[in-house]
Amino acid sequence: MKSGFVAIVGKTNAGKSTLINALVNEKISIATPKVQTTRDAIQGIYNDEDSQIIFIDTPGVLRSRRQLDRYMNQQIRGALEGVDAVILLVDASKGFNASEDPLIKDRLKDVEAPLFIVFNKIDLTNINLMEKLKKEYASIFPEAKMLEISALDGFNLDGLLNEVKSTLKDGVRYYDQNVKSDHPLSFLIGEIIREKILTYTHEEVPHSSAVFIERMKKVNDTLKIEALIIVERDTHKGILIGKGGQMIKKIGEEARKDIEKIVKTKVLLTTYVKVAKKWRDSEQFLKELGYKR
Ligand SMILES: Nc1nc2c(ncn2[C@@H]2O[C@H](COP(=O)(O)OP(=O)(O)OP(=O)(O)O)[C@@H](O)[C@H]2O)c(=O)[nH]1
Ligand SMILES: [Mg+2]
Repeated sequence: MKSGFVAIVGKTNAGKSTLINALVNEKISIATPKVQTTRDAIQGIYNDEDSQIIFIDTPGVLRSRRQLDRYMNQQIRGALEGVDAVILLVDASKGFNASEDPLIKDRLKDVEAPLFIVFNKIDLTNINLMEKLKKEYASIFPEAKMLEISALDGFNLDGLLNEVKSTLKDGVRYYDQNVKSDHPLSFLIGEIIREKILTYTHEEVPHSSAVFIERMKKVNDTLKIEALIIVERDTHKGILIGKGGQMIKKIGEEARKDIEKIVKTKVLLTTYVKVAKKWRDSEQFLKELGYKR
């Protein structure tokens, strides 16, 4: 029995959350085309007959400005502590200057666990770019194992799993076989609502939004959910609600459909939108929202 913890780190939009969902074979972390989608370290648990691998999805690395950014950077640092292997996920469709990457400069150099440089989105790249990227990474991390995948197409995920498994030591199952994530259902539900906000709104609105599940109750065959959405400005609230409430209705409907698929029961979702000025800069508020350490 092999088991261990594997952190997935990389720039925002590299496809980390898409990858963890594909590996675990269930949606446990939201993925969108927008940058800075993930805010928390989220464990996704892979099981087969003779192994258990706990993958840790992390926020895309960023330079710290706000308190929320600091929280996200702490989540990355925490995820790298004591892991058995690290996957640095690289968007292989993009040229990229390694010397500007804070993850490479400050974070990965102290990690002793085996490192995998995994080039994702190879469905979008070309041979020249791949060769260049590989050379660049090989010169920085000569010990690292390099692999090419497409998280979206599912290409070479078995190859990645086998490579990761071969570095793990004998161990125990940390989680029951039927558990897929370390986060509760209410967290995932809040994230799905945030995913719809990220999908349908633009510019600062998605990033100024946070979702708080205030109540969840099963009444007969219906799961009743009350969600509070916090934004930073009155103008953001206006955009989120939209003309005649059209936008919030769309977000609620799309979220409800996804949540129903997960909980396999009817869902009644009620949303409220409130303004909390500069919540991303407020330590107190971040704690209340669950962004705390
Ligand atoms: N073409 C292609 N797109 C991909 C692939 N993997 C992920 N994507 C897309 O890339 C975008 C970003 O994916 P995410 O999984 O949210 O990226 P992330 O690294 O988790 O981003 P953050 O949470 O912001 O750090 C989404 O639109 C995905 O559908 C891939 O292999 N091929
Ligand atoms: Mg993510």
